Amino acid sequence: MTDKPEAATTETQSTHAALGLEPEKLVEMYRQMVLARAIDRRMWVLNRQGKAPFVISGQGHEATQVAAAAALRPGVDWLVPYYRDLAFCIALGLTPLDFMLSVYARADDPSSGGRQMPSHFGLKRARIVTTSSVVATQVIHAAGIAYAAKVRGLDEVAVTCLGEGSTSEGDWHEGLNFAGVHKLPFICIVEDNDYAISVPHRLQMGVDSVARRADGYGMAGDTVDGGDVLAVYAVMKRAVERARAGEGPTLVAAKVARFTSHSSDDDQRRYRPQEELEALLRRDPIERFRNHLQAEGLLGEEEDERIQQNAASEVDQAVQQAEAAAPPDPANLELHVFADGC
Ligand SMILES: Cc1ncc(C[n+]2csc(CCOP(=O)(O)OP(=O)(O)O)c2C)c(N)n1
Ligand SMILES: [Mg+2]
Repeated sequence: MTDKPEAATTETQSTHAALGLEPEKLVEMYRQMVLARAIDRRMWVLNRQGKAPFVISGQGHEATQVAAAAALRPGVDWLVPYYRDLAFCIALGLTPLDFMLSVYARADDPSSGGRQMPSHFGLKRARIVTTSSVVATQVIHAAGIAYAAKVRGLDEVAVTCLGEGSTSEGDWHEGLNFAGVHKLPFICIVEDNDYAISVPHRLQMGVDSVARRADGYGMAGDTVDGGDVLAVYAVMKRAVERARAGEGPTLVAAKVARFTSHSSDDDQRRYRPQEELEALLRRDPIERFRNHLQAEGLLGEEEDERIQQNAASEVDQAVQQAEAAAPPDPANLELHVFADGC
């Protein structure tokens, strides 16, 4: 590439080099973040246009998600995600069209054939397991998948994600306890964005980081700046190595920022102070990673521009195709709802 800025210092190069991340991989991770953000922003526009009745966002969580995905083997390891994991799923192989088919509730939506709400991700080919809207139930499913991998002697890791508020659910405790007892190849990432809808972290738990509870489950625990791609990757790399070596599970608390309201059904200006909302603007993980890559001489202005433009046109195309796609057949309405559904 001819448009790259000055080469990086030895010290910064050694950071990603020490982690085993090639420069091309870093730029690819940046591309995934940009694409996820472009898709996410568009779904809010579709919501305001009356085309998507409900949307829920991953804006502000992207660094944690693409870094975690980079530590996994797509199609081998398992992800049991939650509704903010768009960038995670993109990094594992979900396409903009796959996602837009779910936003429009079309028949070919790979998550559920248009039956689930958008952002209830599921993608068989990428081993992304579809989940319920009932928060924390996915933790038990992930523990079960990890248990099956252990019993069968398979070299597979199960990762699950949820918000910090959802750790108040009994399912979370049961899943983590089971994973700790059986030393499972299991990783739980808590994407701590300080809020559970309108309830702040300080009213949810008496500890600054939920990872402090790891010891009580007999597992490793890490708290990480979830806006720092390399820091999250380092933590996840260790957690995956631990899981593959049969050394048991890890609980990761990633401190992230929630840029949008909880969903399209609330307005965070009603419960978050203005200064706090303004401070969020300084915590954009994409801007931060872009600055980092540019400072290291790994991303030039032209390449960045290309990445942004490609993301925009991929999203345009996906929206057009999804809008034109067929809706589910009403005759299949009861499929997966009742045991004898057609
Ligand atoms: C068992 C259960 N209780 C309540 C809800 C309603 N609900 C959906 S998301 C949410 C907040 C979750 O907050 P958090 O776990 O911090 O995740 P975040 O949305 O902040 O990423 C609640 C209360 C639910 N879906 N399931
Ligand atoms: Mg939260």
